[in-house]
Amino acid sequence: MALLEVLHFPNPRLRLKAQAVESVDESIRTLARDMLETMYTEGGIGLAATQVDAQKRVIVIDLSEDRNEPIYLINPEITELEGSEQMKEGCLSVPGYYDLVERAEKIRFRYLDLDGNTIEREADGLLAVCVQHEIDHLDGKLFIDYLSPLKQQRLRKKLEKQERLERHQAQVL
Ligand code: QAP
Ligand code: CO
Repeated sequence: MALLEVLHFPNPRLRLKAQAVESVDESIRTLARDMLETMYTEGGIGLAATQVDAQKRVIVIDLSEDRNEPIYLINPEITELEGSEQMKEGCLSVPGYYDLVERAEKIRFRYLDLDGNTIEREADGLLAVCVQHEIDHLDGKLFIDYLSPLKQQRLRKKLEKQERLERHQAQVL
């Protein structure tokens, strides 16, 4: 297993569109397991391959307290959307920032699991929001894209400053 580097906004690679997985083979399973380990280490509940600079349609999610109920989604597709709700979201690629986003309240979605089996299920609440947030990543979209331009600009400045500081710290150490 290996830890992967999580890209931070405004890295332009977060805007790349991920390609469909052709066959769920050992390289995809390795990527998914490394993503899960990375997500656990960084304290996330969801991570998309785009965030670790892999342009493949692979997502890992774990909403459990004990961090032992991973869900692996390959080539996920939302087939039905219902209602709308606002939830406070965050993102490992936008560290330290949380804000309200409006999304569908209930979804049906279809994906392949790590054995290549097609699974179809419904979700509401946190899982529904998380699946929508992570599929957005595979299409190069971030939750902050839904915020006002003013908030986006402030956030960009703050994170650029933070990255500069981190690069400087790394240099003096
Ligand atoms: C997406 O986000 C999500 O800023 C997953 O310092 C979030 O795992 C969907 C995280 C909320 C629905 C609701 C963020 C960890 C993790 C941070 C995450 C941070 C440390 C975010
Ligand atoms: Co995210």
